[in-house]
Order: sequence, then C-alpha cells, then structure tokens
Amino acid sequence: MRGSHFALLVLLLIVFSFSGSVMAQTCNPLSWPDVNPVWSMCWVPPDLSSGPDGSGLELHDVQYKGQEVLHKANIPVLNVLYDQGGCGGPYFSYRDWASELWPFQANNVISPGVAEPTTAPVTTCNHPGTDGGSFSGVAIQKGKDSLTLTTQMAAGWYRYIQKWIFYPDGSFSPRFAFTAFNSACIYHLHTHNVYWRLDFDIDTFTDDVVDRGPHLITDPCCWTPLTTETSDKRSSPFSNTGLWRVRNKSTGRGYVIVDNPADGVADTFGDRDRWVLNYHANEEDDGGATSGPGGDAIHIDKFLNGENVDGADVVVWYHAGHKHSFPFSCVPVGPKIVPFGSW
Ligand SMILES: [Cu+2]
Repeated sequence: MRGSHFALLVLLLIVFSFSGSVMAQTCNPLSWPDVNPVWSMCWVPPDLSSGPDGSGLELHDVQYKGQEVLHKANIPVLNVLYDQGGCGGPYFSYRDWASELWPFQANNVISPGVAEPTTAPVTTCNHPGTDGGSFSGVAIQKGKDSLTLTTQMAAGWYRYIQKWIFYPDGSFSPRFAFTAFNSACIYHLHTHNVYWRLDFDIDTFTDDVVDRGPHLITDPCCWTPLTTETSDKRSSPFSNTGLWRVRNKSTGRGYVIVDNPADGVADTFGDRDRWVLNYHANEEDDGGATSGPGGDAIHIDKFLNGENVDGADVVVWYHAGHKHSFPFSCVPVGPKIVPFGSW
C-alpha cells in the first residue's frame, strides 16, 4: 500500500466513524417490550428528519424478532387541496412540511423531546381548533399490548398528528391525522394527502418482490408478482384493487399491506394510492414542490421507469387522503401491515 493510499484509508475511517457517531446521536434506539423484546428500531424526530420538507417521525432499521422489516419509513410528502379558491394561492393547494414540532400533552418526560407517558397523550385531535400542552417531541407509550410512538407537528394553522403502533404479533400501523388551529381556511372544504415511503428490506435488502393479490387478507388465492415498477389506485367505492404484499423470495417471509377504508381513493391531485419502486438513494423524496399548476402534488411518477422489482431492493409508497369540512373530524388514516410466513 502506498503512503497516499494509507492516508486516504485513515481519512475514510475517520469520516465513517464520525458519521457513525452522528447517526448514534440523532437516531434514538428503541426496543419493546423491555423484557424479551420483539421489536427494535431507531427513530428520528420530525425536526431532524430527512428531505426538503422533513418527513415526520422517521424510523430506521425496524426489526421484528431480530429480522429486518424496514430499512427506513417516513412521510416525505404532505399536501392539501381546496375545493375552491380563497386559500392555497392560484392553484388552491399547499405543499406542507413535516418538520415543525408542535406542543401537546404528554406526561413523564424522561429527556428533552422524549416522553414515556403513563396515560394517553392529548393532542389537538382531542380538541380541534385549539392548542394545548407543553411537550414537544416524541411520546413513547410502552403498553402491555402495543408500542405507540406519537408526535404532533404544525404547518401554518394545520396540526398533524403522526403515530406508529407496533403489536406483539409482528403487525404494525402507521397512523396520521389532520386537524387545525382555528383559522379562516379551515371553513373551506379541502382534502389532505399524506404519503408514506416504506423502504422494506424483508430479511435483507435483496431478493424482495411485491405481489398483488386478493381483496381480502383471509383469501389465500392468487398472489401475482409485480415484475416492473408499478403504481395503482384503490377502486372506488373502496374495495381494494387487490391487496399488496412484500415478500422475501428466499425466506418466504413478508408483510401484507391492508388498506384502510378511511384512506380513500386518490383524486387527480392525489395521483395514485400505491407505488412500488426499485431502491435508489436519490429517490427518497420527490424534491419538494415545483412551480405552476399541480406543483404541490406528489411527483414520484418520474421514478416509474420500467425497472425490475422482482427479486430486488423494493420501496413502497402508500397514499391516504381525507376530506375536511368544518367542524372537522380527526380521523386517523393509514394501513395495517401484517406479517406472513414464519418469523
Ligand atoms: Cu383539514
């Protein structure tokens, strides 16, 4: 090894060990239950999350019973479309951010920005139109039957409540609810959209595939692999255009994504309900809003370029939309994600 190469190697080692220590500081390790844990992961709060507009309460390296499930999971795109003008500028829409923490009520704060509440957190969902509480950050409820992570964010007058709920049987539920502080715009009919990016790595990052199957999880029949990058919509009225599941082709383990009837069906602005993409490091978000008509809508269709996703490193994007009028409900949206195979 020549001296210059050795110097380069030393430099790289310093850089990698430094970035490793930064990661350890910003991604907070969590396992549950405390005794004989089945779930482990690390989490990043919204204010430190990735992407041009943040991406909410971001999870990394989610494992069930020591097997990898998700490499990363977050919400890179969040937007709203008004039915009529008066709010949202010339195109009646906003691209929102998922990076601004907003206070809510959670007891048993164990460190700055982290609570382990002994009673359910109280968010703006519990009192739409008004704010309350003094805790900003992530509340982690380590229950007997579930692990629930909760955060509340603000974008202007909107209040966004995000949860991740994990169960002992290996299933989990991403959840999102839309509400607001009282303002003139909330009296105008509008539709919120949230997009989860679920970077599944079942067992490992290679050899995964998405199958499209029956409408009911109880129907074992007829799962068909999606061989190239694809998007689709749930059928309307809601009946699932066939469930999607992610499967490791070697081990046969995987997860079914069970769509929630509350998640609606994407309209023209919402674009699509589900995408499967081949992993690329430069496709973790859509780059943020663009100018002009539709600029606040999601634009990840540009990543659909016919790449193979059968036996690949796959990424699923999942859309949920919710229409609001005043007085507005605070209906949680998001799928339930259920394991299959032997874990
Ligand atoms: Cu709303």
